[in-house]
Amino acid sequence: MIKIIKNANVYSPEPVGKGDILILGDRIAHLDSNIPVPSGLGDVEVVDAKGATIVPGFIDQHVHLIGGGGEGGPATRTPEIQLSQITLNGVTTVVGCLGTDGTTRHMYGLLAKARALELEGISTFIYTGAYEVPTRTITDNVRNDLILIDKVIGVGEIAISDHRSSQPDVAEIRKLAAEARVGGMLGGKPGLVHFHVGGGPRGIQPIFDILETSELPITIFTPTHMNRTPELLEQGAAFAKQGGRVDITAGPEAYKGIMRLLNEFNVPISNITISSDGNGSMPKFDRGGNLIGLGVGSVRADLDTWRDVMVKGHVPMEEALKLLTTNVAQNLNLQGKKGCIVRGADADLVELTDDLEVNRVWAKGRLMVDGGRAVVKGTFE
Ligand code: FWO
Ligand code: ZN
Repeated sequence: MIKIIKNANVYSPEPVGKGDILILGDRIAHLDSNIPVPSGLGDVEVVDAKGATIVPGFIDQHVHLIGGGGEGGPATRTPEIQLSQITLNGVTTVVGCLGTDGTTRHMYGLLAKARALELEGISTFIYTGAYEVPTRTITDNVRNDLILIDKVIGVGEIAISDHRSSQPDVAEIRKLAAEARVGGMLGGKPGLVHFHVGGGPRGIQPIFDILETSELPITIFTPTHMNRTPELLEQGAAFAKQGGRVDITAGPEAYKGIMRLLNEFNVPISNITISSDGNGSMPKFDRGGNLIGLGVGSVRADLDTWRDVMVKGHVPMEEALKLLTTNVAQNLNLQGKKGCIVRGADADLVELTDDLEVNRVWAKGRLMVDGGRAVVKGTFE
């Protein structure tokens, strides 16, 4: 199928300016100021963007695809995600994970759901594992999951410095990281170690300890929830200064943490990513560890935080976009394929309205959202 999107104001995420995008099948084939509509090549769909801004489809590297939660007992297990909850927010690639509950949520279910969403139209990957160490896997270990299961790109979300973790010591998580590193190599994957960082006083000290007592490169670690506390943010700045990449959990205040990293600690924006924790639980505990509140994460938070960084943080669009496109693509070794509007990349595109809401979304060249409404829905939506 041939599509030409004409008169778009393209951010690749660099500002390309007004132009046309030629899509062949599921790929971006060409970008130019005025692409003529070819004849004799069968039906060509021409879309007029009328000058609207078009940005790369967003990549969310932390979504509880089959739900999570349970910290308040079975009635607090959060729901499985549906396709449109992802696409309506401009996200066209997700990495799925398990969380606290690695018992009633199983890696088999996470893999099946990732396959389902891929069949329904978006691009999906998963972390093997759950909070605990030793962690949950599909085969008998993390290394073999990375080598044998195509969708597995790393291990996560592994909990550290959290009362809900399995209280792993440095030696245990160093071994786990080593498995991910070698499994990633042998499987041709990034072999990421995606740590869930709790509010405990040690924060990401275990990661610094691993770096000091091993040959593991800092680039395989992508600690998340790094905006949870001011202390964690400061550790995150030090981690980024060493070349590490910190993941910020989207939410109403998240942009403030990003702005602190950028302005107070001079962290390069290329070392920061945003993810939503979509469909994961968002429990609140008091000092005694008692559950005093419970919410559910939403992929929508990605968009809200990205807008906050631009509008309230006065960060230019081409910079703020990186937090949810090229920086995440780099983590996933998907540079040039995802998170960018360049020849040969997947045709994952988001057309924005003037007030930065989602108007149209294409995933792998297929129109998924039009006029802010899902035109492609999940099987049971
Ligand atoms: C965060 C996922 C948390 C699940 O700390 O880690 O609980 O298994 O579904 N959520 N435990 C939310 C904060 C960052 C606000 C998870 C959750
Ligand atoms: Zn988490």
